[in-house]
Amino acid sequence: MHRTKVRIVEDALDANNTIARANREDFDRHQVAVVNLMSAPGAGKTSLLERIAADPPDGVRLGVLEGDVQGSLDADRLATLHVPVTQLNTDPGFGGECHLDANMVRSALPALPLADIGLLVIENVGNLSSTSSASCTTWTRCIPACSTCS
Ligand SMILES: Nc1nc2c(ncn2[C@@H]2O[C@H](COP(=O)(O)OP(=O)(O)OP(=O)(O)O)[C@@H](O)[C@H]2O)c(=O)[nH]1
Ligand SMILES: [Mg+2]
Repeated sequence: MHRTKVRIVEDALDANNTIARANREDFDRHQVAVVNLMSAPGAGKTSLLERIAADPPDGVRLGVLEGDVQGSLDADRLATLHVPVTQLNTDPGFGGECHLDANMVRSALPALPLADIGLLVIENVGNLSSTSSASCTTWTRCIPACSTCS
């Protein structure tokens, strides 16, 4: 049997990681902690954020970057709780991707009031397989258990 060894010399997500590091530097400069909240659709990401926003821990200035393919239903839910929330849709401009990558997050940075935020939660698009493989490498990840599936 013929065998060929292929050496992987470059990370396929290298470009994304470079942008992710730039994002991280911007968040660090503003002293913003960032959590990448990801799960299957309907697992309770927005519900969890609603609970935190309604009764935030002392001193926590919550902000949300809300990822969806289309629409702003989740962002609208959180806006009623007076949380600074920025909508990021992947349909226009990003080909309807089912996860957020570093470049998409970078595009939303100008709209984020980072000076007013201490904890930024990025609600990733509801899709666990793609969100977990993609590239949000410099963020803390949080995967809520899917209570609705059990
Ligand atoms: N039983 C039960 N239902 C829940 C819980 N958390 C959320 N739900 C319900 O599950 C549904 C989806 O919740 P969301 O918070 O919108 O879920 P999501 O993960 O933000 O969904 P996408 O943004 O569409 O991916 C809603 O009808 C919630 O009321 C929970 O802990 N227990
Ligand atoms: Mg949601």
